[in-house]
Formats: sequence, structure tokens, C-alpha cells
Amino acid sequence: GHRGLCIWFTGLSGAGKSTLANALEQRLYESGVHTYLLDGDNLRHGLNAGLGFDKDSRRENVRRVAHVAKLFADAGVVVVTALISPFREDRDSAREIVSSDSFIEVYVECPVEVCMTRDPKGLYEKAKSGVIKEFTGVSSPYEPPLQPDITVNTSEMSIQDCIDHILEGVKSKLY
Ligand code: GGZ
Repeated sequence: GHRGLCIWFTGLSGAGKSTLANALEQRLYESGVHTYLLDGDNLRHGLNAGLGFDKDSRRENVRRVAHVAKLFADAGVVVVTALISPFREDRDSAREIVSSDSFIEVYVECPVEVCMTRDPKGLYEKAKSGVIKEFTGVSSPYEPPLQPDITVNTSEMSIQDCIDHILEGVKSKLY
């Protein structure tokens, strides 16, 4: 078997966190790794229903997901999380909650201009016109990691190359 881990994706809306997390899960599954995906956008319908996008709500969102991730990692699962998680301090707390040696921070880097061009859900357009308030990268801050375990730039690399790069780092920690 393998050990439990938390692979923590962070990055802007539209940077590709969910896409990469899904593709990574698929690849790990094919290697016989027991995985589980915690996606911020989905969790906000259940566990985190009622939380908004003000600073305190985002911090609470990240805190709860870190605790759930810890439970999965303790149970021997490779849990993949995909939340913007915009604040450095909260990601550092998540690392401590999960336990530092089981935590891999993956920075999904992408210039906000590129995310705005992708705008798959039209949210950046709404943020720029003020229909959505406190939108990350437009009217709410994003603090990039200073020392992420792994960085992938989705504006420069293919999804396949990003996944290969992430898998290299993950596999070195799995056994
Ligand atoms: C950022 C927002 C906002 C605001 C709605 N700011 O790209 P998406 O659409 O599908 O995923 C984003 C998701 C962000 O939720 P997280 O739980 O990951 O955020 S955080 O870690 O900061 O708590 C986005 C959508 O929700 N969304 N309003 N104002 N993203």
C-alpha cells in the first residue's frame, strides 16, 4: 500500500485547480492509489454552505477543509484539495493541521489576465462590473506561496506536463 497525503492546490479562479486536481486523481487512481477530491466550489454547497467570500469566511472555509483533509490523510487516503485558499497564513495553518510531512502545497500559477480571458463561468466579467464583490484577483487579494512544494504554470505548460511534474513530486512522498 501507500501512505496518506494531502495535495493542496492553491491559485486563482480559472487558473486550472479543478482541472488539474481531476486529472491528477485519475492518474493516481490508475496507479492503484486511493484518492479523494475535495473541491472548494462543490464543498460550498454542503459542508461549507453559508460561507461567503469575505476574509473570515474564506479563512473558515480553508480551516474546515484542512481538518477534513487531515481525517482522510490519517485514514491512508491521498486527498486532493482544490480551493483558492488566498491567504498564506491559512495555508500554513492547513499544513500544520494536516501535519507538515504529509502536506504538499501545489501552486497553480497563472496570470490574472489569462484567467480573465478564460473566464469559463463569466465570473471575472461580473467582478469587473461590480456585480460580484470581493472577487479574488479583482477586488480581493491573492497571496502567492513563497515556497510552494511544487509550482505549475498553466499559461505556459500543457495540462499533461503539469500533471507529470506534480506526479514526480507526489510519488517521491507516497511510500
Ligand atoms: C472567488 C468566487 C467568488 C469570489 C464565487 N471570489 O472558479 P470557480 O468559481 O468555479 O471556483 C471559485 C470558487 C472559489 O471558492 P473557494 O472555496 O475555492 O474560495 S476560497 O478558498 O477563497 O474560500 C469561483 C467561485 O467560488 N466564486 N464568488 N468572490 N471565487
